[in-house]
Amino acid sequence: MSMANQPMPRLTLVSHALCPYVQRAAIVLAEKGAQFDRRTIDLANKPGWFLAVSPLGKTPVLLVGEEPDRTPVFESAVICEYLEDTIAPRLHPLDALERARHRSWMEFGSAILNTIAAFYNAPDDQALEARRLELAAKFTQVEAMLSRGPYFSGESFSVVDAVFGPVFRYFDTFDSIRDFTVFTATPKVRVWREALGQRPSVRNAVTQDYPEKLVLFLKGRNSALSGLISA
Ligand SMILES: N[C@@H](CCC(=O)N[C@@H](CS)C(=O)NCC(=O)O)C(=O)O
Repeated sequence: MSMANQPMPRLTLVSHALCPYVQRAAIVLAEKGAQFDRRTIDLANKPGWFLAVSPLGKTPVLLVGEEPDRTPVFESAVICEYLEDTIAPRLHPLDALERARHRSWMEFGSAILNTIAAFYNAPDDQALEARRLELAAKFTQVEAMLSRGPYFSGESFSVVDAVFGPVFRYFDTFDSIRDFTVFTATPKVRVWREALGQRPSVRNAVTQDYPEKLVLFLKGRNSALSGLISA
């Protein structure tokens, strides 16, 4: 339901099958019980209509309203804020400082996504190991932020959880390639990962063939990790 008790405009999430930033928007929409359509594009072959609504040429874009009054909202964090502003229930904390802390850790989640990309693109074993250690170090920083769980701030699911669901999803596939022991020293993160892996909004943010699609994508990187998959 909209915050102002008005009917929600039509929402279309322009998506890419593997994009973790799309997933965070899809999770927030699902947590709010919002109706939305999904339009999936191929980022390797961006259609003209997509470039017209995506100034940075990136997914996600949330199209709000109907043509000709449709407004494209781009950047996942901005999309999440728009959804927070317009659709109940609120997922961010009410306290301003606590909300700022959540937004800070959302940024940290994006930094982890960059390290994940560096990990799966690492050209050789040495670089792969350096990135693995960097990931483990980043999750040690996250560990220090977690309290009683199971979610980032306890019992209630918040937008930070929507950011980390897609982060942890990568490790389901990485684990099937080799035990990279990224979470050995972070028991609270392990509990959080488990809880997010069971959350319906997180599970349903991707299609069933996501794992196969991710493996195909990783194989195609021509990286050290691609070599481990083929071996
Ligand atoms: N800061 C952006 C990042 C989005 C992003 O990097 N999307 C990737 C796919 S996961 C993309 O569209 N890449 C295509 C490109 O850069 O050409 C956000 O939070 O929405």
